[in-house]
Amino acid sequence: MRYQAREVDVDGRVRLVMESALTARDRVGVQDFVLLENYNSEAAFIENLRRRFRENLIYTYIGSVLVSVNPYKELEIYSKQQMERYRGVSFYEISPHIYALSDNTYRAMRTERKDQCILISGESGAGKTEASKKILLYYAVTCPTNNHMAALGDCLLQSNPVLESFGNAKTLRNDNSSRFGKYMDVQFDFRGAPVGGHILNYLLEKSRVVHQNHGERNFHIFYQLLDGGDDDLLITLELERNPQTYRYLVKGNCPRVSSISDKNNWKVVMKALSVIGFTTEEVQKLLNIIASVLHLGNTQFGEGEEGETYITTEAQIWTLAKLLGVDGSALGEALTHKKLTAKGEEMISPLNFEQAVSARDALAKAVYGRTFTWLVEKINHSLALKDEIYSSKDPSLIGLLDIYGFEVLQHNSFEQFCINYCNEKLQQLFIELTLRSEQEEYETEGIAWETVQYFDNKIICDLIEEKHKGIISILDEECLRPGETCDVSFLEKLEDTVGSHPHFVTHKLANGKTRRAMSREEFRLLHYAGEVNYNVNGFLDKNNDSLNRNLKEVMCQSDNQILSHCFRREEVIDQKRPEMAATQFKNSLLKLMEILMSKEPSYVRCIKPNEAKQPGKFDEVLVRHQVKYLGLMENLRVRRAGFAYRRRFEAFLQRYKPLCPETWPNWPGRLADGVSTLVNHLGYKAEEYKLGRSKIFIRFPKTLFTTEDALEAKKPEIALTLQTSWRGY
Ligand code: AOV
Ligand code: MG
Repeated sequence: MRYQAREVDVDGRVRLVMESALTARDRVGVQDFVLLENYNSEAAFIENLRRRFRENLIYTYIGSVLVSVNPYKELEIYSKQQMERYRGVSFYEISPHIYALSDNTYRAMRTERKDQCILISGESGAGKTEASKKILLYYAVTCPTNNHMAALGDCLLQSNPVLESFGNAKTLRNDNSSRFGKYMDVQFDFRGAPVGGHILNYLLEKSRVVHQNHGERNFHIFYQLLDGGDDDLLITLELERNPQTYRYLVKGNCPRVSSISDKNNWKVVMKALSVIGFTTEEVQKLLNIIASVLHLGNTQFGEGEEGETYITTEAQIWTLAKLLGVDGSALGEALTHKKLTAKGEEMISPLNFEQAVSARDALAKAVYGRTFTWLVEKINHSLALKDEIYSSKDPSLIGLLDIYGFEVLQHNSFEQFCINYCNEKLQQLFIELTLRSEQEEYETEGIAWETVQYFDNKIICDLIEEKHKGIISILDEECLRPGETCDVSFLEKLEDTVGSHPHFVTHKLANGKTRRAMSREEFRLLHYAGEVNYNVNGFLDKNNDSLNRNLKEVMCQSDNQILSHCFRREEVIDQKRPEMAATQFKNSLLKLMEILMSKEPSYVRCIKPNEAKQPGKFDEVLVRHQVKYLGLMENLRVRRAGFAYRRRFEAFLQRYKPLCPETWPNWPGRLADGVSTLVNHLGYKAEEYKLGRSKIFIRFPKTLFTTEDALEAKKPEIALTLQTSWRGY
């Protein structure tokens, strides 16, 4: 059948027309939503996305925000030639691209000398990580290089495969899903060459090490090692090639993923480690740890006649101890007993079967999680500004944020709670910086303005993070409360404290009003991006994230330097309770928000076109949902009603005064009058600009381009005048 295009009329009504009736221009839609005739119509918005998607035009602007739809296929738009096309070219002059955004951000950093950040958001599988890699590649290829640090670009790029190997995994939503959050600063010297980098990592989903949902995998590195490692290596690590041998790898029943070659990726990762500067010895120690986690998973327990627990896989313990670099009998003892201090005296008490299993899993998670943190530290070390010349001067920065996207699974737990909270915070930042501050600025500048309504998700952030009253505080309290606490008592406490909150529901509170059935172990949050039911099972344990003291004692004696670095003696001696996992996460996010607020932000909003990870498929319902919760329509309305460009009077006059004889070389009167004289001379029409109290607002970028061109043309003349006037002195 011939494709029938949809046309949306000014009232937002959709009708079908034959494709042949569309002009070439209609077929590709508009490249900036601001140009849509009926910008209030969601149908028109989505139709524009659909048309562009069909033509493989996955990028569209809303003013300076880049909207990107995941094509799920390789497009020929990321070549070096393409990069050259976008270099130094104004944002609106050529078709929208992630390179245009990268270039624009880079130039803003250079010319305005202000640190920048690029915030990439969207749900799981929408294309955030791919976007962040493209941005980094753009800088590595197009920026000037610093002779002292020629290899830095390589290091920056190679950090990606390493972190993905250890921090990404196949999930139902995404074959290469980021299971940690990442914020990366790229530092540039005064010539604009990248000279350093720094990564902050956020809460790795450690529970994946010991358990995976059906159809999902553990972290890539395990499969890469088993598939790619050569025979000798596997023999040294005492590993079998078949992933199904390992209990930590069989839970999801999905050892292979068709879109992924573990064997090739293994080579890529090994090469990347060496480029970043890992020594052969460090790599070997790292692999010992990865192998030890697999062996740990195969450590089994039995129950004796008197209820005592013993290890049934005796031989395994020795392999494990060898790989971890610790004493075998101490390890065996620590896996089956715990050490308590009561009234100043130490006591050893045996663990029951369940306790032993959970101590083993806790050890696996701690070993893996801490090794991941070590890996990030090690990468940071090699990305750090080395040359004293540069560290003494403040470098300019571009920060890149790529986190785990919003996710709703069949069974949502503590991890999804943290991930979705993180997305909630990011959305809040977007609202603060684009919707609220924009409108507030018009108000303070006294510009006539029709307020655009939008949903402010601050109310949900507060529900989660507020001191004493928020869900995280209540969770901490339950973890610390002496006596019998359990996940269900946490749920009851939640009902008592936040039960009346409009974004919180439980089985008891729902009173049959909710659409989806809820179990008695769940609470539901009405997130900005949709409803999610969280099962409280395991919340307390995961928040506690504790490791028995005697296991810590064994680990800090390891002769594997990575492990002895990760497990410190002080931790065993220090009795102070460290912060709980959720609070730690919350605090690290609050710090991140501060970092981001201090920079000039650019946004990439990623959209996932279908759940099947297929090219060419545009699921309208799914897309509409994302357009809605990302606030794209409100974003467009604010943008349309608003002004693309604004400058303080001084700055505007200073830059463009040579273009008008009355303002050149100096305007003696009030700044506002000077600006007014200048724009009159330039022939700005009344609808093109407005003067506020301290700033000029310009509606269309085009107006400014014309003015910039005029300035460019005038440059030789100005230079001459300047010379003459200097001579005159
Ligand atoms: P995410 O980072 O947003 O999800 P990814 O960036 O990992 O999503 O993208 C998921 C997959 O979509 C990739 O592995 C590619 O196959 C494909 N893809 C995304 N962007 C492009 C593109 N521009 N061109 C071609 N293919 C693309 V998550 O980390 O799960 O929140 O947690
Ligand atoms: Mg990702």
